[in-house]
Amino acid sequence: MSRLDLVLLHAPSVYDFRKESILYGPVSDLVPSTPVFEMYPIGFTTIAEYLERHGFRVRIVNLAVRMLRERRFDPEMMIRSLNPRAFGIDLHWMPHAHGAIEVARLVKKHHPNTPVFLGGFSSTYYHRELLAEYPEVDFVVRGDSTEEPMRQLMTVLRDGGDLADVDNLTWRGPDGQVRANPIGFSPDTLDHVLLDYSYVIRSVARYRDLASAIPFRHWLDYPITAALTCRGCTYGCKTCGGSARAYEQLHERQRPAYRSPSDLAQDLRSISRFSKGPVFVLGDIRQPGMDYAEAFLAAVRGFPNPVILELFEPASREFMQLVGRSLPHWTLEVSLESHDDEVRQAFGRPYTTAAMEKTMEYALEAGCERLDVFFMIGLPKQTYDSVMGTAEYCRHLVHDVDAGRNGQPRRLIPFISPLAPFLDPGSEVFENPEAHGYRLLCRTVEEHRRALVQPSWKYVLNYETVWMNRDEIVDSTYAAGLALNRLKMDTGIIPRAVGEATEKRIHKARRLIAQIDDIMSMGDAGLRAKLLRALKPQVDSANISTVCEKSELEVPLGWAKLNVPAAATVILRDLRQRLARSGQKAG
Ligand code: B12
Ligand code: SF4
Repeated sequence: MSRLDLVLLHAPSVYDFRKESILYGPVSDLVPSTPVFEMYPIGFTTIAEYLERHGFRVRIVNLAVRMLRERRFDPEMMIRSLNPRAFGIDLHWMPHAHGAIEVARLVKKHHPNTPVFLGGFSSTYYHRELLAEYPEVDFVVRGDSTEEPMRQLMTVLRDGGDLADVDNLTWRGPDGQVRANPIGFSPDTLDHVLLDYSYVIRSVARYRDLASAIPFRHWLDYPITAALTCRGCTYGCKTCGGSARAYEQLHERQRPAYRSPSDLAQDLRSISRFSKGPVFVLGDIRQPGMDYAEAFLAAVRGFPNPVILELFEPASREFMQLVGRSLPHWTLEVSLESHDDEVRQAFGRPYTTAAMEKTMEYALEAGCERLDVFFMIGLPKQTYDSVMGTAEYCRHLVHDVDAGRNGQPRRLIPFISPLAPFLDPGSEVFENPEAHGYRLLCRTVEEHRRALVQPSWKYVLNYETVWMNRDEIVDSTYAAGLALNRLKMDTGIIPRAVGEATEKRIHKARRLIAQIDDIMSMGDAGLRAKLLRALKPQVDSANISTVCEKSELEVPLGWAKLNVPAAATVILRDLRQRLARSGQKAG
């Protein structure tokens, strides 16, 4: 096999998570990942596919998922055994500030002459600091679209050329000074990428390594995939590092780049060839306009897999009916954030509770199979009592808005979780915390890296607000979690046994938070470390799915979730193409 050009590594949030005793809390309860944040960015697959299309050989290695799934897996050995022309590591989400840097260090330890690049949202925000402070990082490839800059960089590394000509690149000049090339590549559309995961399937066969390509721990049991409508956002939620303003400042993007509706529908159909799992269509399909939404729904009409759609603002009855006519199986996700209009508006979402309630009624009437409603803790103007008011409001949602129509099982499911672990760099609140009633506790990469290894999520949080300090954010999270869990048990949304197990976990987590606080108040650092280590088994058992079971987020699936014969066809096609290519070379 010819030499690999690039290995893309995904690190766990905290590199030593298997050794450290950290009560992560409900930081990842509402995403498919565990608190290790083992999911790699969807961009790994588009970068890999784009580079392969241009003649480079690329492999994805999800170190985080392997460390989670295999107790004996040694990431350092794995890194040592790889010998590509370059390594890429995502520092996309800030919670990877510890793991990504540690993995970069290990790569440099074993491959001192091999270039290491970082990329993703957080790397883009901190590009100068990363190059100035961390010698293990050679390059940052900035922006929300790095496929083409990566091709340019890989070409310079392979064939020679001037690094100053590579779009979006931050690098160290021969004088050691940090140089940031302009963001020359920021396309207006998503026509240049392929978003159908066929690269992943091919690579599994090529490297005979399914374990390293899996996006998150239980993906084989629940093969959810994502389809991307856009890069960018037109909204301005105050704490979001992916808002219109953040995109402009970080990526110099003036407006979102949209996937064409027909390509988006094709992405879904390609996914359904190998997976019967749900497809999450990321981004409100009405964001580019109603014409786009209508064209997409027409192109995807009758799609057999469950489809998850999200709404960023209320919708009309006609729109929900149109969705109902187009998709046989669909789930809707809406973010109400708070029951209180004043809190939601301070957060930057301008709609009212009443308008969103109407939308929910339309969605249920139009036949959505599930309606997930999300609330958040840690918002501007939100007090402890306001959080408990939200939990109370969920009773009304479940009992009145979704009254279990005509004897059907309940479909509306409320969720609540804290804004954690971090406020996003680049968000309005991060940039100007005091003006929004926030106190920021970490600003630099190094401060975040250190925060991540604190013993409980209370100490990891990088903010508090004038309305709630960190203790109140933690207390209200557990209290609201208990209230919602009870509501779900009492109304049959979750089985009693599941609810009772969650309740036990919440009580346990609360006790552990108090124990950790006691230990942290001790003066003797050695004793503190010893006592924290002794807590590890209990901490580990309280770490997964704190305020709700992860399975509560899952759309029920039958047993045949992956279409193995179809995946095999993709693999065989790839094999044939490679054999043909090597035949041509030999000839
Ligand atoms: C879709 C999405 C998700 C999906 C992720 C799907 C996936 N696997 O990528 C889900 C819902 C699972 C998710 C989860 C989380 N998310 Co999110 N998410 C988004 C969202 C809405 C869109 C992202 C997007 O458009 N991606 C597409 C493009 C831009 O990225 P990409 O294709 O993956 O990667 C390209 C570039 O970023 C770059 N790149 C990325 N990695 C690398 C690596 C290298 C080496 C290089 C060179 C380049 C590179 O090149 C890629 C190709 O061009 C944004 C908000 C927004 N409007 O942007 C938030 C956002 C990215 N998420 C965010 C956060 C905080 C999270 C969570 C940590 C939340 C939590 N506490 O649970 C988790 C982390 C999950 C994990 N890793 O396990 C923040 C990040 C802020 C920050 N700097 O830390 C954002 C900005 C806003 C927000 N608060 O939600 N998220
Ligand atoms: S949270 Fe708001 S600003 Fe951020 S991606 Fe979602 S809609 Fe856009």
